[in-house]
Amino acid sequence: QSVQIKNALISVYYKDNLEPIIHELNRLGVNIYSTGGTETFIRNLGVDVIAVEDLTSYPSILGGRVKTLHPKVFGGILARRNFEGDEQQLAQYEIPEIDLVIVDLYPFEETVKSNAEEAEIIEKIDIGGISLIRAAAKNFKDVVIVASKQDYSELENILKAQNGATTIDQRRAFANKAFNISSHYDTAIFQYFNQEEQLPVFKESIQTSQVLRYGENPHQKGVFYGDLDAMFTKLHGKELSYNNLVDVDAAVALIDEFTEPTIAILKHTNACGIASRNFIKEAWIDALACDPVSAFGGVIIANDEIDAETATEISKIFYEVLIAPAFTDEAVAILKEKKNRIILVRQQVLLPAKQFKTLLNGVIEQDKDATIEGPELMTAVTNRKPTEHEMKDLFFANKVVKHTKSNTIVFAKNNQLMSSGVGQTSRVDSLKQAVIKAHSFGFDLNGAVMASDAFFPFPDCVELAAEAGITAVLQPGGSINDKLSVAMCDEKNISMVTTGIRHFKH
Ligand code: 93A
Repeated sequence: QSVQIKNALISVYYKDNLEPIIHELNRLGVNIYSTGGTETFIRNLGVDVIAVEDLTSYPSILGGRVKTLHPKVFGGILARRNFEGDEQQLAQYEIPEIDLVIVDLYPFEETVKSNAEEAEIIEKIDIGGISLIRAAAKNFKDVVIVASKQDYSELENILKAQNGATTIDQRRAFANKAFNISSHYDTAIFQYFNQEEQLPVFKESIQTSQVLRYGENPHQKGVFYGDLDAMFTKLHGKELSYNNLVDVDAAVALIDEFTEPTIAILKHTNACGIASRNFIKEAWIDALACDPVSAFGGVIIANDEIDAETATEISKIFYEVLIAPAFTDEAVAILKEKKNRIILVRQQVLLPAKQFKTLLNGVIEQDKDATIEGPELMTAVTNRKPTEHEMKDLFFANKVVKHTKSNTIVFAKNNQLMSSGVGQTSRVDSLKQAVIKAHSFGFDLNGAVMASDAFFPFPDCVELAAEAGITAVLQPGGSINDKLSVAMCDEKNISMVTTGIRHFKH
């Protein structure tokens, strides 16, 4: 089922990388149909191109909102080849078969990120382009769809190698990528609207509620407004308490930072153990090793399936809640042997992007802290630069610091939390607490890294850290005394990176 490309429709927002493919299509004698800006671009390359308006005998209207949305375009894409009724109708309405569609959608996400006005964002919701993608992908039996500039060169190579023809497998693979792009695009739009309208969403969740045994303490009443059954499937144990819910919320937010197999143990919303490993059982062993004392009665969360071996290990300690995306049947049987433990299977639910809290005589709302800095935002500011290994550990430590109560200092090594100092009223106290804790559990801090949720007001923190064996430090930077901390790092020959992003959690 090799299909020779005779007619192509090209409508791209960004025109970069397009040139080679245009020349190749031209060489193959393919007729190119195109929309306004793309048409001009192709014409300027000295290649013949037919305006979509000439195909449809209809102008682009409503400021471009309707330019390809026409049966002469979609008929040519959706028609089934060698399919009696379809071929007849194409002939009847003089519709050319379009065998290749290339689209680069309006940059919706990019426009949202640039903090544009709402009207501009709405205008960047591509309607015609997304329809072209979906139509061409639906008809992959006969049509090639390229919906990303990343794939132009792949198409070019295929066309060159196969002299303008494509195979069914190739067309199906392109359709697969195209639906990934269209679903991602629509999700981004949904998320934008969902963010804009948090309060109504919040009101909706109030429709479902659950009376809790009590609030933070037994003399306080408590209610949860929302649908817990949508979030978790309970396999075992009693109802979640108010404090469990608070910890579970923190656990979910923390674990979502990690992609490799990871387990975290939380107490009072802070991680008292977390490790990322190749296998979930190893992650558990190393998460527990961090602070086996605090782990007692904690909330445990994993981002990978819990198997029997891991379940056996976890069952050795007392915990309140265990959450994972899946459990093997054997694991469930092992875990259920212990009473009074809540076991939850996490379902994939889109969580609100905003947070609310009552305060004084009102409510405060804020965006959730959704940012996590990648290596590209980390600037080494000291003479000694962090090694690749230290960079990985800094990245890990920063994820933990983001979800730990301020003021906080986190020590990590080999993708494992060594210790943290949490919720202290001075940063240096957090640091001292972290050093004492690490030593009390037998950790050697030599070569470990340190992350701080906010800048260092004085050089004392890095001085003490260096003396404890820390070799790399991460902090947002921005203190008027940054220079002093950097100078101290240089004096101690340790490295420091700044991120520019603070992660207070009060
Ligand atoms: O406003 S639209 O949703 N209406 C349409 O009918 C339509 N057809 C293609 N946007 C439409 N497009 C988009 O125009 C494409 O997805 C592409 O991003 C852009 C290319 O326009 P031009 O060729 O004029 O630069």
